[in-house]
Amino acid sequence: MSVAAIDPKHNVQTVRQNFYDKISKQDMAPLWEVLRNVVTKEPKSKASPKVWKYDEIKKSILEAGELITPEEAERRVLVLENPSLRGQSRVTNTLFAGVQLIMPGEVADAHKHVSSAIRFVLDGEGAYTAVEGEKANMSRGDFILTPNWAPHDHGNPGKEPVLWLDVLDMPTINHFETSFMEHYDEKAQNTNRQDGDSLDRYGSGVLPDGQIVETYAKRSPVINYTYARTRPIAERLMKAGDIDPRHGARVRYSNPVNGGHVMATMGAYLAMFPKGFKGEDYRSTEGMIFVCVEGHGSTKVEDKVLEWGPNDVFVIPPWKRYAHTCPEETVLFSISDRPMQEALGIWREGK
Ligand code: 1HN
Repeated sequence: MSVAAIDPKHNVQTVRQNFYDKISKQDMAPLWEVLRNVVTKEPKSKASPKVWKYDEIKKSILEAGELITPEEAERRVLVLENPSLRGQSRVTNTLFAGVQLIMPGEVADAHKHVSSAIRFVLDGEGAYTAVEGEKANMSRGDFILTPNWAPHDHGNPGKEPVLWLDVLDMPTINHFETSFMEHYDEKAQNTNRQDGDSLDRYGSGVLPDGQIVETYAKRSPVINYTYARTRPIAERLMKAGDIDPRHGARVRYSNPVNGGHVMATMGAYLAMFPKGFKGEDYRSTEGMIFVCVEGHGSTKVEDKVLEWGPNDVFVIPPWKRYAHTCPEETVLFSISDRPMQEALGIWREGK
């Protein structure tokens, strides 16, 4: 062996490592050692595709209903944890998903936080969410918005357990380290606007005659987007043959003030698929959370196949190639982080 090979001064690897160790004490590191991992050629999501079966979700959350009250829990929610991101309370890198149960007679106290939520109703009748003074009735297939910093509480004066899917931008808020939360002294907020008030005011082809554009630039003024109103529109598209080869007959829920997404951080869609639909491959940089509302089918994601039926929830991480197949007429609701990506100019799609 030559002297140079054992002399650290002449061994490039050792000399470099000594240098890295030295600068490490000064909280510095060489970019060239990690560059390919931090600036990848393509998105490499750490999340995995996964389907949660509704019968398992329901059985477990009803069991939780016997174990803990909403007073103790604040919110009785089972987190849908992405199997590759366990312990991080997230379904994709940017979004939280969970299933909430409220039993007859229960209330979940008023609070507000920076995280925005979309609550998609899965099961049961008779519960409500009150948002900024409007009490929104919750029926299957509806979703309720609780925008950033909007006071909200839930109650179930009905006779059945009510279950819904909560999707929040909380992991993103925590990424920015901008979380605030406040509780209210009173359990439920005073409701001074009846159910459907915001939809009637803002979602009927007229708008209050005044300066509302700025107020509602980043969130829709409509609190409750009902299935009864939206499903027939998707069906009309489908019957007219207005069917995207990847997404089916799909509508995007919109802010009636500016046509944008319902919120700045999360967007929602409803898609109807005709019997025998075989979708083309698609991928985009948004993380998608789907709920099967009607029918059943399967989604091929890269080399995995997710089989789903009514109320099953499934997740497709960013830039995973997927295609839906529907042996019968099917309806899928979906939520994604696309508005954030569009706002930053980083959203992409491909085949
Ligand atoms: C929350 O406040 C609710 O208000 C539901 O019902 C789920 C998940 C994470 C953080 C806050 C609610 C939540 C949440």
